[in-house]
Amino acid sequence: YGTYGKLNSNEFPGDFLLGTATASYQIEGAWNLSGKGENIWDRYTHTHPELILDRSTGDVACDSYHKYEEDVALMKKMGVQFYRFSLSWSRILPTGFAYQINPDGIRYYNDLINLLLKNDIIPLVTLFHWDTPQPLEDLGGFTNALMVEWFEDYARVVFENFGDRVKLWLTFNEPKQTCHEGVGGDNKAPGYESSGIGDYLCAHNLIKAHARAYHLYDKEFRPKQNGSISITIDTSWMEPGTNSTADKEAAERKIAFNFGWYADPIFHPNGDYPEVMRKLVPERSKKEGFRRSRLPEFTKEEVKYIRGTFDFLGLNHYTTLLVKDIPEIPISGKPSVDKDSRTESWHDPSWPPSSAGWLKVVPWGFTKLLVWLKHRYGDVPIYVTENGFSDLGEIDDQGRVNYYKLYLSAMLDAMYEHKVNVKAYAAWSLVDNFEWRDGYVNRFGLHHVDMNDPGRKRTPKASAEYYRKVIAARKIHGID
Ligand code: GBH
Repeated sequence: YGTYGKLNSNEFPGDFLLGTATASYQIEGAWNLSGKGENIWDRYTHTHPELILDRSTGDVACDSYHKYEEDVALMKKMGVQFYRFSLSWSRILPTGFAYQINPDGIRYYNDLINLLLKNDIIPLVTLFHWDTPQPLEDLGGFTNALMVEWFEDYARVVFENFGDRVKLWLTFNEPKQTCHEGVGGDNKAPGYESSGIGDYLCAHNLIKAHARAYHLYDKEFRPKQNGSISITIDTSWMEPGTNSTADKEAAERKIAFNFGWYADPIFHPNGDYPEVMRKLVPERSKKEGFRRSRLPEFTKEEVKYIRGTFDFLGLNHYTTLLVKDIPEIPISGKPSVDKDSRTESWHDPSWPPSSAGWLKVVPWGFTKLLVWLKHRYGDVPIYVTENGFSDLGEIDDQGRVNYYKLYLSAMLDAMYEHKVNVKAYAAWSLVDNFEWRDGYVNRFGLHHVDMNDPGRKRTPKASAEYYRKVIAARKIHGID
């Protein structure tokens, strides 16, 4: 691994938080029980079963709506310090709008939060992990600029009800999946396939919605509640495919279009979209015959309003890509973000696989990414809110144990050798769960869940025991 992954730094700093993560649609089930409204993943899986690898749904999932006490007990056993979970907007506000609050939804999350606190597990709560209420999607979802206000109203209900006890917040999980894959493509709900137009519009509104919720918290809730709030953005590390200047620039361009798109307006000292996007998208739009850039513009006031709306940086990271430059993409057909970015990416065939085609084991990419984040955004505290490995659900999951060893070690390298300010790490995921388009085929859990058992029996895997030891020893080497 060159200078990376030297396995020299072993211990987690005293204030470092080790935890685990899940998301509402992936674990809760109870899709239409106790007053919950329909969301876009209910709609997507019910109307397009063929788009899910095993034609499954999240209707029951891990049934965590009924089995959250068991989930908390599993965490207690591992000794995790925090639990990152997401709220189902439609469970709290069945229509998406704040004029009808579902008391059972509030009760469920209150029970979960109280039980966590009783067990000394800090709740880290994500307001939105892709499950837009269907009635809001019917009005365009995040392509509708009013989503900024609807999200603010939802956030207010959330802070009012849970903010006395929840001190760590994330507005959005991975805007890229909502906007680029869900609106730009059809790999996620709602599947509008409007790349280069709809996804830019979606991201524009989503980023504003984040900023609005941040300011709401900052002005009205922080003075009393005293918590921290940010957003979680995901990216693979983008490694140049060759040493050529063109490929090095292409890798920078790719990470700008993949991560900077959502991160720069919030985390970059100058705010706004990455310069390279503000150059390339208008240029190509013009050549395509558009009368204006497909990338919406923030006003000066908006740039200022959005810039700095974070207390830490939430990062989800799994893998690495190689990137090469595409010098010229002919003007034809539909526009797309990929065409705008003029890059192509692939995996080195020598990288160790997982059960998912997109996830290769490349720990040095994690170190490089963390170092890159520090260079680009400064010395911001980083919370790694997801990192994990997929297999087919084996209990003796040595592939996952190995992944965690290597990736935790790569993270410690970034912290000790490169002085990157990483403060927290969440293993994805506590339990095997509904892996979106991959259904229950590719599994990420530290605990196996028997999806054929109506009781959804949970069984700890080797990785749960490994993580327990890491947390108990607060170091990664010499514990097994
Ligand atoms: C996270 O996304 C999600 O936040 C979480 O809900 C999910 O369970 C977890 O990862 C594991 O997947 O199939 O080639 O089109 C991680 C980022 C981006 C990775 C989309 C998979 C699909 C690639 N994901 N990507 S492909």
